Amino acid sequence: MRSQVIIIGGGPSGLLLSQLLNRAGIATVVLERQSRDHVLGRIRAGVLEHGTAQLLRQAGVGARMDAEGHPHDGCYLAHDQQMVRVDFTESCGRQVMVYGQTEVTRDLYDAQDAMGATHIHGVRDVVLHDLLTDAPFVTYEKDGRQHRIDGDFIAGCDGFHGVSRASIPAESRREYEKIYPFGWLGVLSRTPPLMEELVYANHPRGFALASMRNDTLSRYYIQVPLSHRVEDWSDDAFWTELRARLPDSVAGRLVTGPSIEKSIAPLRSFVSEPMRWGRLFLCGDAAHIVPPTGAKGLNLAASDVGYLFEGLVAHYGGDGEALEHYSDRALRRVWKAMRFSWSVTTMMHRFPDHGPYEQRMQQAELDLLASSAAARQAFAENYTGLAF
Ligand code: RFL
Ligand code: PHB
Repeated sequence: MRSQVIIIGGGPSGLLLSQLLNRAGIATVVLERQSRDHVLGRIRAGVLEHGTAQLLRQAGVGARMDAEGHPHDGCYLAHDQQMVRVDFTESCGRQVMVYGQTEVTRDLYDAQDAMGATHIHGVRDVVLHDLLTDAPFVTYEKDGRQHRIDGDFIAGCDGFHGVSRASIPAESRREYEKIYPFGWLGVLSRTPPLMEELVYANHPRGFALASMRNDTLSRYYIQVPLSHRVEDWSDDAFWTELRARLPDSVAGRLVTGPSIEKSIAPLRSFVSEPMRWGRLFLCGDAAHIVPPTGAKGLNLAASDVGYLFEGLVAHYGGDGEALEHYSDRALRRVWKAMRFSWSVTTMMHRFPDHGPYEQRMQQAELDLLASSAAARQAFAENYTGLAF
């Protein structure tokens, strides 16, 4: 089998790249380890930057997002019983779109089906070959048989635990990592959201986030120590702890109900450089992970895909240099999102090694946001997404 671009991983990065390339007349094949239902069952991101929403429209998958998604003009940062509102529209003229990653993925699968794109699920033992030649290929096993696909390029969209990044020799990679000493316990519930906009709360008991998917579906998170296990948290214990971390002025509005999903995610910052190795290009979580506090993971995956798509279209249009700058362009944006995610994480969480000095720093930063339009503008520009 032969294709122009072989895409490893059928998560949001791989599907969006495949969708954009197919529409531009460039042939792709997507190799995904899991079943489609498994990919669609993962509850993850909820906030789309302005530029991500635009790219989805450009890919022809914006209609349901525009009809059913919720544009948000701002968010709240709560601390010491105060609620600071950052008005995105007033501060930087942009909004974000609240529309779940599950829905984005479903829209992409539907669009890919409609155009007859090739997706192969249930692949095992994917191996990337001859990446430094202009004839790379991929081998894999499916249903007990070995297969081979030849291509011009390979896009590594297989997430943090995939094979693509590991196919770059260790001596040619530089990795940067920061592990945070806590995780987020997340609950999805069929209850109306706390507020119309997201509330990020800094509280002496730990961070809390009140988010949502739509008018009847809420997503909440609380900071927990890494030693905690999901089984140890009953729904009641979760709601009690969440309520305790919200400002009194809004805690009374919290509507609770049975959890539909409950999971703990560790927080980590990670970047692997470069994002290109010969004919292999990494996109999304395969190359970098951010803590979820800035809502940047899915959005960085989208901007990587946007840069790679542009490069591939220019390459096939005859520009031999077009792909040379992919890694540098993508990494410049990745590091800025990394900085924002790290700074919001640091501002909003309780760290075991923080003392009164660090708490004063957090209060000063939150107070700066409350009192300075310039500080709110910088937050809003980063939150709604830097241009790409
Ligand atoms: P994914 O989604 O991990 O998809 C990779 C796909 O590759 C497959 N795969 C393989 N396929 C073939 N062969 C192999 N050897 C393979 N190894 C892996 C996997 O099965 C999978 O289907 O990476 P991708 O596409 O780069 O997308 C990244 C995003 O999923 C991720 O950044 C976001 O979910 C992060 N994230 C958030 N991002 C935001 O922008 N806004 C948010 O509000 C937000 N909230 C979150 C989040 C992530 C969370 N968790 C649990 C990680 C909240 C949470 C709780
Ligand atoms: C979510 O709704 O899952 C969500 C929203 C904002 C974040 C992280 C997660 O910063």
